[in-house]
Amino acid sequence: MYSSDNVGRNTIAMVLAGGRGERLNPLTMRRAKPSVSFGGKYKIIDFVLSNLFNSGIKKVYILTQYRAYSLNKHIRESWGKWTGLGEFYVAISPETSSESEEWFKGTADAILQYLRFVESSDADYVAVFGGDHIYKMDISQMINYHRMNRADITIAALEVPVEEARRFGVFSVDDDSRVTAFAEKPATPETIPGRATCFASMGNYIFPTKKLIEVLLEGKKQHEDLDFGKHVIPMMLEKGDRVFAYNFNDNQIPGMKSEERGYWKDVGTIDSYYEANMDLIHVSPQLNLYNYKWPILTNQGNLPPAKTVFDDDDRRGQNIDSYVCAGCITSGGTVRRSIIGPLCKINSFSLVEDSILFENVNIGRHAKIRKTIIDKGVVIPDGTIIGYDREADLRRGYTVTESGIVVVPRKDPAIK
Ligand code: ADQ
Ligand code: ADP
Repeated sequence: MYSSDNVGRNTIAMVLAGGRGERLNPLTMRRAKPSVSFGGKYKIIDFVLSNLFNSGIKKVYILTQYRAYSLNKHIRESWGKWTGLGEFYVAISPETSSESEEWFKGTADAILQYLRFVESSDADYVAVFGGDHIYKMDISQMINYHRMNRADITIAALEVPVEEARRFGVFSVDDDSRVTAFAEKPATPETIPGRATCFASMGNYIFPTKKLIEVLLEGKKQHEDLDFGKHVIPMMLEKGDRVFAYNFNDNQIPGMKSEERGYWKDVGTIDSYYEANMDLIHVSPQLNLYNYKWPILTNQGNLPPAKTVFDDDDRRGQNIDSYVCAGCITSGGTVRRSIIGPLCKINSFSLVEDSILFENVNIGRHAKIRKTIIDKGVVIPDGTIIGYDREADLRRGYTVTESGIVVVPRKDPAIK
């Protein structure tokens, strides 16, 4: 077996972190989807970066594009400190690239534009991973599987209900898990024989370095907007390349509980993003952040602990069934089933329930907040009620989903 040390030395990773994440608006109006806050103290990209880091892969290029400021800042401030000698994380962004003014046109095109990093590396394998999913995965197991199969590409896969499959790359496999057919976001997805589920691509791939270079250069001749799902995988299948699926359900991380097996969330919409956050605070969470054998890394700076205080009116500040991050003060207010980001203040007589607060949100006295996501730095005035009256929330310019989740956007200094 290949140990994770060898995997680390022999693999470089390219993380695709340029996605707009339009369906997460207004949270992605000023930041890329991988840079959206998650679980109070993390950003979405911390999950894939932690998976790579914990799997021993420490040479990682992060390909940014859309609204990369927040992401670049986060990578620099948080991930700089996890890097050791000779190992590094680099955020590369066409916004700041002097060599190319051209924006990436597709996921494979993004790698092509930085092919020199791949060509100059002496790694045997390249892991091309998406930057916007919530999951824990030991990637070295996928690389071992890839080696055993002598595959030309291995695609991480999971079973999804057929109704959800239209959002994904869907494929069929033979008895050896070799992919026999692939369709990107098909209107009528092929189900697994005898089941109501389909094999879906997680958008994570392992390639032998030489093969990746070969297929990208070849693909470029045919498609200007070269994309893995739309072009590269179908092209490889047509050529008879060895395309394999790696079943994510087979992945084991140290200290994993059975309910965590196969947990992977796309968080592509406000509703799925909200649910994935709420998944964290259940008594037996499907995603357990308290497993120190597979830490999810980030950085929250040098903040003081979260504090609850009796206020002057003798009201008890309380946090119940919630995540409350460092630097928060719950003073006479009540927080229930919520995720409270760093540096928030929950004032007297206020009630925050089933909600997600980003960093530095201030909840005024007597405010009542329910099923609401509040972006960074928002000040909620005294007495405000959000999440109880859909029409009133819409009138105030908030986003309200079909299922009734409200999003209060960050205040834009351009709009007075
Ligand atoms: P999508 O998620 O729809 O499907 P895409 O929007 O291309 O694919 O995004 C893939 C990843 O690349 C995301 O992490 C995104 O942030 C990033 N990205 C997109 N364009 C980029 C660019 N030009 N530069 C840098 N990063 C970019 C893909 C696969 C499907 C698979 C799903 C799983 O094509 O087959 O099922 O992912 O979510
Ligand atoms: P994040 O909120 O993701 O932690 P930042 O605070 O660094 O990230 O900012 C994200 C984006 O929001 C950047 O593009 C920045 O220019 C923009 N921005 C910063 N301050 C404000 C503000 N007060 N209102 C709206 N946008 C802002």
